[in-house]
Amino acid sequence: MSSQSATETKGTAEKSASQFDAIIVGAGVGGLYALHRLRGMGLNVGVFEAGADVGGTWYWNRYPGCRCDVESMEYSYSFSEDLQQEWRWPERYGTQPEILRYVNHVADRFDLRRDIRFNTRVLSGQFDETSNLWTLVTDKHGAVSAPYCIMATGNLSTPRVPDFAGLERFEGKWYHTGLWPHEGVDFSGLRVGIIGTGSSGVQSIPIIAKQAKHLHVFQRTANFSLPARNAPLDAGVEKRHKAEYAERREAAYDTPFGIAGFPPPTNSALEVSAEEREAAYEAKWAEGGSISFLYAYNDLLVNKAANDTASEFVRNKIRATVNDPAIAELLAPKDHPIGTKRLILDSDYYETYNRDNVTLVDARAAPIEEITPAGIRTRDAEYDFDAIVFATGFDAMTGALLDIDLTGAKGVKLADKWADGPRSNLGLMMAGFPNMFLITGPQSPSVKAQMILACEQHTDWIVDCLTYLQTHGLARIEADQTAEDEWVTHNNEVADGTLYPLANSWYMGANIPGKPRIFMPYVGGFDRYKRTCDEIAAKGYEGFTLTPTRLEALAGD
Ligand code: N01
Repeated sequence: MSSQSATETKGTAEKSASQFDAIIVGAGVGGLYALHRLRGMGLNVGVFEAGADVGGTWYWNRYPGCRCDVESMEYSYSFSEDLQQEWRWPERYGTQPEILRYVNHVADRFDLRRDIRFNTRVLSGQFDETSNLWTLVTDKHGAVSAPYCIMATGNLSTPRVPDFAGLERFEGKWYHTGLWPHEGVDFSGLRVGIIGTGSSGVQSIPIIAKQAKHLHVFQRTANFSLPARNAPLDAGVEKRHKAEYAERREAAYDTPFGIAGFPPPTNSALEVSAEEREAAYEAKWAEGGSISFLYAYNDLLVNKAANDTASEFVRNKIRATVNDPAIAELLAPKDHPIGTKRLILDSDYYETYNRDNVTLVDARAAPIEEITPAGIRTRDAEYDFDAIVFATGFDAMTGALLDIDLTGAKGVKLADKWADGPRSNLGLMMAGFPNMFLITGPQSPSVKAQMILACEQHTDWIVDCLTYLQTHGLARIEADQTAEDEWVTHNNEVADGTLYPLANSWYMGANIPGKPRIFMPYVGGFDRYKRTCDEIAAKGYEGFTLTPTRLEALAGD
């Protein structure tokens, strides 16, 4: 391909350790599949991974209670029928250790590790228009280059500790859920403070509460959470699912979330009686799972009045679960419609506030002002802790890419291009950044779909695209500015037709002070998105400029 064709490089015994046909950044679920597929094209691929092993999000997030909120029979690769038939998930929802074990199994089974350089962070990347090469500078392996660069850097991979004054003076130990020590943490007998009540906080709070002498939970915004109803995986469910695995995966591509088995609702929440609605929500509550709940009616994410009925149902469940009415009211979210922030699945979260050793602190009424040597000081009080847990989230969707100093064609910096929010065509490529592909980039369904299927869909599109370039004697592809602008506009219009922008969520960049407020994932549906991607490819990559060489591209400028 380009300067070195795939066929030339195939079978080459010794290659320079710094020159590849394609570079992949990240060895999480996206990067691993991309490696498998690109290798299958005969390419010499180099993967660079900051962690010491594979797994990405599942490598880093080892906090107690960490578990996927997509069911295990769904949250797995679909590309190998043998793999999906042989793997056995013990529970309805996979725990972090189980999922990491699975990812390691995949890495071994497909012999992926030999092309991955671990403990290596990519610091910068620059595209050279004359050689048509991306050169990435790493902290451990120097500069490496390739004509094609695939950024599998993850959507929730840049943990963020808020800029609290005094953290460096804290005399106890502190942890971020997304950077959890591998050896684990024993909170037995300790006074613990946890900041944050998103998915990471809600999953870890019940477990830490069981260990700690006392746990103070600092909640700034109450979040909606539903019972996961986790349980050992039913043998009958597994057998039925495996018998239909291939068909189910195929069907998943025709669903808005990339998960089959949830028939789209046809009724509005407002066209049925209050009793019927209550019974429907009750059944969903008993069943467990977020898609199922939000699929109770067809307008829960687009009509505020409809959503209010579901939001109030869950608030009433919280009121019925938590003994102290004042605490229940504080835990009952009122500032955003249910589902507009990631809907959390928990095991005994609200029940935990009935424990004597758990105190909820309203960090909205009295914000945290500083970390002291002894603990946390809010506007109203001081708390002493042996340990502080930051469940404070991530610089989502853009953080990992912006952490790399990327310079595209004509010297354009990604930081400048994205100064007012991310811009991409299909979340796959960016104008000004030729031959750089994103796996589940902003403005693709990514976090609003089953992530592994989303990674597979992106990778398959990229592999088809590289094959097309190869067979047509082309070396360079770049998103057109107009097509990108149109896609960003479409992305925003689709989001504006929903209730999502009403929440101060990380989807909106609202969790990071100063981050541009733009709705980042594509919520027009995974099915519609995939059809669009396929149509664009079928039209010879409409909205992208494909050129044989840089010189020809310049001649056409
Ligand atoms: O992070 P978050 P997360 N003072 O951003 C609070 C995925 N995930 O790691 O809402 C006080 O949701 C912040 O408060 P507020 C999943 O997609 C999946 O929990 O900004 N509080 C919020 O409560 C999820 O959505 C799984 O007011 C401060 C919390 O910290 C995503 O990752 C499990 C603060 C951050 O919540 C992120 O979840 C875990 C401050 N200065 C994660 N700054 C599953 O699959 C922040 N906060 C189940």
